[in-house]
Amino acid sequence: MSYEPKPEHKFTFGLWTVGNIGRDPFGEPTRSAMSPVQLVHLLAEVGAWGVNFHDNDLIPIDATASEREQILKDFKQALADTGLVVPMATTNLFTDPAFKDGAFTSNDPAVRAYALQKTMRAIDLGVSVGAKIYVFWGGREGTETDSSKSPLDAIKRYRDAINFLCGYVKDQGYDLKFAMEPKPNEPRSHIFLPTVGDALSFIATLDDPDMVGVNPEVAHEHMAGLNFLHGVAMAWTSGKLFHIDLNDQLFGRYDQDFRFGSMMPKQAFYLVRLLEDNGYEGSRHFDAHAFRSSDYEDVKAFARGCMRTYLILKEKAAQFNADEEVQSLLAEIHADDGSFSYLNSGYSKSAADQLSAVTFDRVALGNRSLPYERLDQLTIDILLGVR
Ligand code: DIG
Ligand code: MN
Ligand code: MN
Repeated sequence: MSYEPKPEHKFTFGLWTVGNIGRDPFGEPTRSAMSPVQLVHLLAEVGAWGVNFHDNDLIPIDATASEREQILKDFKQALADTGLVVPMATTNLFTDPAFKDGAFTSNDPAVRAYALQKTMRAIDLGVSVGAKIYVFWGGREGTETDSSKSPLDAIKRYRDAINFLCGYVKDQGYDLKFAMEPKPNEPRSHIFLPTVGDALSFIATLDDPDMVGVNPEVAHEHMAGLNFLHGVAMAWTSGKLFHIDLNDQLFGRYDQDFRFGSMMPKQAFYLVRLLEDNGYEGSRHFDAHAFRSSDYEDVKAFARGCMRTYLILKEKAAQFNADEEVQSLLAEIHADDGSFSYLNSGYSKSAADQLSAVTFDRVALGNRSLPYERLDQLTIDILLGVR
């Protein structure tokens, strides 16, 4: 099998990912900045299908109207020249000092209003180049001291903002859905909507919940010590997996945004298997960046590696599904003689009466053989390429 990316794989990167210049809290940039046009061509060179952006990745926050017009013209030309598409857009509501205490959840009503206006304009920009998904990562929506604001007020402000922006999208007639991106902390000490579960419960309280889904990120659930596969499954079964941020991350660290599959390939394998086995149709978006030590040739190797690893794991998932011993063990583990099929259609009086009459051999239930070590070793054999 070729591990070369193709458009049908729907691999995308943000301008801010391959455009990351290596600045970190303890060091100055190690790479010179590339323009959006240069980054589009770099992504085309490595084989990406699409490119995403925050408003200010493309249009500097202090750009004049004529600068904005030229930048947008050049960007659209680069898209035309390369064939790259723009599936997703988002707003930078975290870099400018105006948002130092949050954007939608800020204690200052003028900041909250500015954040709404900035987002409306950024939505217009994203839609103008074809975005169909709009991500909300509230990097500054949080606290260091909970003396500063009530979480009840903050969450209500967040809800009011998303409700307002859903109204704007409907009034504009845009074909656009929102995706909330959870993260537990960093840059704020505590960020609101910290996990997929919080985002899903928040969405359920909105005026237009059907317009809003989630954009889970590997690194962010791992930062909270959570199983990303299970978070994605929760979003999927809720019909809310509108987008996904792929990268990798060691548990209990700062947000590392490493190359996809580079730290926990086994967990990445399960994720790819879930997405591919269940027909996920969205972008495979790599919200990741190269090591600070990389030059741009290594940045390209980083981007190629994200896509290559995804395709290798996609092949491993097919191999796992086709492996006779694996399938035999799974059939044994999931055996069902239909004795309790009367429970499959939910509660009924007759089902409850029938169940009440059953005598269970509890000891036998506890003695059942479960060959999970054998199954897990087969998984390892497949992943290590010895099977
Ligand atoms: C960080 O994980 C966030 C920002 O980069 C952006 O707002 C979002 C888009 O995927 N991810
Ligand atoms: Mn991240
Ligand atoms: Mn992200």
